[in-house]
Amino acid sequence: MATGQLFSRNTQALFYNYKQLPIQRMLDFDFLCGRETPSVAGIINPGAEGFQKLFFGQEEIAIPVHSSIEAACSAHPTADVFINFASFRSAAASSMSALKQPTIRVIAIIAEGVPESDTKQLIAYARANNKVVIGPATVGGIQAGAFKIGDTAGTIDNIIQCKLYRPGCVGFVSKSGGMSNELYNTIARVTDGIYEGIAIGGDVFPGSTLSDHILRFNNIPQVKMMVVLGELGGRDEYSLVEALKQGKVQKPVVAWVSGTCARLFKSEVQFGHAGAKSGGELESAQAKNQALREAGAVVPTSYEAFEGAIKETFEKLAEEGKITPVPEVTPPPIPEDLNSAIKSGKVRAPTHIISTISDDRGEEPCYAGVPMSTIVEKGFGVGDVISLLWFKRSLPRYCTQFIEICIMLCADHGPCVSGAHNTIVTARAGKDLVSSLVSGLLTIGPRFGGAIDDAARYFKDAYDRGLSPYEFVESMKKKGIRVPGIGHRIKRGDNRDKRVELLQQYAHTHFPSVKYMEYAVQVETYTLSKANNLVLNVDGAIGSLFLDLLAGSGMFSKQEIDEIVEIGYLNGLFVLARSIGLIGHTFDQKRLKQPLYRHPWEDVLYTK
Ligand code: Q5B
Repeated sequence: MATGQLFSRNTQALFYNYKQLPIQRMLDFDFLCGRETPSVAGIINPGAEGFQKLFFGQEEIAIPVHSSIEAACSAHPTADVFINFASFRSAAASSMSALKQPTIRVIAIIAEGVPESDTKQLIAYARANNKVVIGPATVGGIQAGAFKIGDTAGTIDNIIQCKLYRPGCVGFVSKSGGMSNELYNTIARVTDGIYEGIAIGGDVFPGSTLSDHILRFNNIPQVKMMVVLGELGGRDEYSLVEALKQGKVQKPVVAWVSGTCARLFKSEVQFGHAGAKSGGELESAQAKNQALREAGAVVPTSYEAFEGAIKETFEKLAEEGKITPVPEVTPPPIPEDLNSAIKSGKVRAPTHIISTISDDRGEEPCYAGVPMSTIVEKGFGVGDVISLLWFKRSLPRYCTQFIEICIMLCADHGPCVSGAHNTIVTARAGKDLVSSLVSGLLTIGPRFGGAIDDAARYFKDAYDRGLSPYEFVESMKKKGIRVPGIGHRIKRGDNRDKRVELLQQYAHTHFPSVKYMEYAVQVETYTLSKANNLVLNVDGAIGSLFLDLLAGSGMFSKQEIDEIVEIGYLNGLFVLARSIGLIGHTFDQKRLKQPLYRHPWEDVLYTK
């Protein structure tokens, strides 16, 4: 790299803190410039490792993510620029760590508000070790056609408009990042464009100064003229004045110090930057402009005349034959991101998922169109939420209360049932909550708790076809199918399931009709005549009563009822309810610090 040159087309950076947009913008710039290698070699995301997928042109590339600055530097020894997107709280410490890495040569610190004492230490360390700091409080900088720091120069459209995808002959340095965009535009309009542009940042103590960069530009043969945009406050511009006076700068410098309007205010004015404060006379824009003019810089009489001064200086150099015309190139088009193309209506893309029950895109999530705040304000319960998310409608209170009663009654049935047993064994094997819960849930099926849907299907079919309980049960027997919803391991004709009674009582009081439940009771009367354990169980009670809810509430069409029964919504009630108990059993075992379960030999029949 030539003396003074900070970057080249091969420069690679390490990017501190994962910020998708500025990294993607750097890679898009690379592609625009025809770089062969991406300018971001690695990302440092403290505490995280792996890869981040980003686009390099049309291709997706995986950029390595490192958990520490040291790891990143040793993995990418040729990446010599450190772009620090840390917050103002951690920017100084991370910058100092980076400066201490032998591979790092240039650091850009983006954060605003870094304590001045910390910045001074960074500056001292960088100077002593021959390293360059750009910032803090900077957008960064750019070498046209070669390398760009983060968000410098804004969008791709702006970069193309400012012709930053290929080098011109102007070295530009400013304090302000925002104004540097403005000047990239101006310079592109009236010259052959930027060779390199740096925003040193608006802090009182910038890591590198206006004159540091001007002196550097002076040594870069491709830079033929320099443009400086200073601002009121501080004395940075005077070191440039000194350099000009001492003849250290041989190329033309066009300069303007903004903030001349400060004199219109009666009191001291603080502009946007920490350093842009109208202090004493020497720090005024007028005094600095005058000093620069006297030292030999081309200084216009107003900001409006700045563009004209740049133009004249460039044209003079061209006339003198000091500028080699830059061959125009057409940059390749950057593929537009699908999201922005969709937003602007340029393309349409098929979706891959349809969802009709909830939406989290607005200000607040909605369940079937009902906003969360309404759910809370109106005192909705779990039954109402189930009614919205499963049935996509607000059911009457007696229905949602019935759902809640089902959930409460089925939440648990002791430690001996299949589900709880599995959960207990799993928890005692040291497994986590989800594994313990799921191992219990997996037992729910045709014999245990998962007979509600089949009970509803068979009772509905038999009732709707007008089968007598005798015809129904016997036809099932002929097919070799146990009647779902009938039978229990513990409950008997003379020891009925209290849960079934409670559900029946509720339905008798609140439901307009209980025809399916009454049919189920008739079936039970018949099965009890065969064996004392063939009671209507909790699955059969819920299955038949839910048919009554669907048919009697007037909220569902016949087709919708058929669909609900066909799809099988109702086992969901048992799954949901029993999850409560299974979670409780997991906590219980963990709380009791129960050891690994081993089934006793005495309880196993070993046979051949
Ligand atoms: N037989 C539940 O059987 C059970 C018959 C039948 C015709 C029937 C059985 C069954 C249908 C599925 C069902 C939900 C496996 C149950 C639940 C949640 C729970 C659990 C808890 C909780 C029990 C003896 C004789 C045999 C059989 C005949 C039995 N059921 N005939 N239709 N439905 N029901 N499940 O006691 O001639 O001797 O061969 O599959 O609705 O899971 O608390 O524990 O909250 O956790 O083992 O309440 O009924 O009877 O198999 O020895 O059979 O009766 O054909 O006749 P058992 P088995 P045969 S609620």
